[in-house]
Amino acid sequence: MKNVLKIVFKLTFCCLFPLITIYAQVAKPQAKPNILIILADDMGYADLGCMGGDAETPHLDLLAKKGILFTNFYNNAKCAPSRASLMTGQSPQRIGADHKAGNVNRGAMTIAEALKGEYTTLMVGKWHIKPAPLQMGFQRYFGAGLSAIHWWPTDEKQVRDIQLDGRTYAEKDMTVPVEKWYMETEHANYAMKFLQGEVVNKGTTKPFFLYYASHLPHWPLQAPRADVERYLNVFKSGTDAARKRRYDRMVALGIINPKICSLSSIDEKSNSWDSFTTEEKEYYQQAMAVHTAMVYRLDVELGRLFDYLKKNNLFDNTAIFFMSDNGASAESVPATLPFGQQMGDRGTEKRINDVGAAVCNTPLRGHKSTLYEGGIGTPMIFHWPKGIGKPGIVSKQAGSICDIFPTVLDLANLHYPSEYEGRKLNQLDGQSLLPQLKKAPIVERKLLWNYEKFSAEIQGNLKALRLSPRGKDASRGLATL
Ligand SMILES: [Ca+2]
Repeated sequence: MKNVLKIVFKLTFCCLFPLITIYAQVAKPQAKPNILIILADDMGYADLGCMGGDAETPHLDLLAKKGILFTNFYNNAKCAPSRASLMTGQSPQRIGADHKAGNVNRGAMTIAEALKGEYTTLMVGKWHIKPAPLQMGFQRYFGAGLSAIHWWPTDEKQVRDIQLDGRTYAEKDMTVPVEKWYMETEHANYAMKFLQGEVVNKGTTKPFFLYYASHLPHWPLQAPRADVERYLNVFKSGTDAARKRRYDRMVALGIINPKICSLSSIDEKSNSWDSFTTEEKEYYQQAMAVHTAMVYRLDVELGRLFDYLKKNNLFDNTAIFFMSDNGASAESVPATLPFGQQMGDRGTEKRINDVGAAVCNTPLRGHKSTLYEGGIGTPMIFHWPKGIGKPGIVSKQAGSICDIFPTVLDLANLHYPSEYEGRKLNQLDGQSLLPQLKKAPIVERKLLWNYEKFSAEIQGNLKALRLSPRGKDASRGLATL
């Protein structure tokens, strides 16, 4: 077909039709559940322990084990479009949100605005849409709106991007000294500070909504040395071996069926492990160790938050959603070791490149910024002790990041209004997943995307992908179909 490559292929990693039926029993909770949405940034499909990854993620694994692990869940391939849809339940195109930081107040309301009044609304982390969180329904906010920050920034512009309740965050606001300061630790500390101040100390019966938008494991690769050292030996055998290892684990965990899902070949532009120089091998060994340490650190900090919720009797009636905003990133820098520094330290700016992204997204093709499965596929964990009677389900139900908003409305027993504060609201593009958390069978979905030169559609067990010859070339490092 002239100028258009249109490919229809069977989804190889798992079938969207009902391989199993969900029989999660949903008990009637006594009160509206608290809502906790956790968003990872650039996390690969196979990065979590419960998805076959190398990072130790016991807290998130336990959520999956005691909740529902959706393995056919989709985001919008990049930070801002995913966050816009997560917050509004609409496609980025419908509300005019672009891939940089589009406005979400055109014909839309955020989850925080929908819950405000009935819920205490709190946020920590990366916002990456406009207007600011405090203008879009949140009562408290800590975080960097745009930049991915881990160690205390060496760039003054990034320092100014860190906000606390509408003003610039300063050294006096730090919960740990600057030399030990790490953003994810501060995210967790501020999440707990907000909960302590707005919920626990007030003794309120009002439920809370906390949006926890991590920067991990987005580049630059920066993590505490002790965390990195846990994983340096893991990647000694190389990235090809790591992909095979993760694939085998996913088969053993029942996440993929080897009869319908083979390990896709690595991008032609990427080299096999054997073809790398000694320095490149050392680079990727270290880069993957830091990336894995960042996934581990995310789990550690979330574990502290979960412990806090348990200690304050808030955990069992908290509905938790966990997912990533896009697949692992192939945005590249030269594979050279940082001169005079150790990879992962403050000020270093390294990335896993397309070689590491192929490991993180095992067994899927593609990566962040593409509409291949590796760009838009994410595990989605739903956990709600008071609401789910039968834990440990791996669901093949297809779902979209647009579904979170209507699902939250259902959980809070709220209706979507036709207008809000003078804004006439568009229809929602997502649909509530609540029936699938109960006894409802898997339903066939039609999901649509458009991102830069890509368009994609999923219907049932078919996917169509179109690559437009126009527009910005976002296909660097792509696997070919
Ligand atoms: Ca991202």
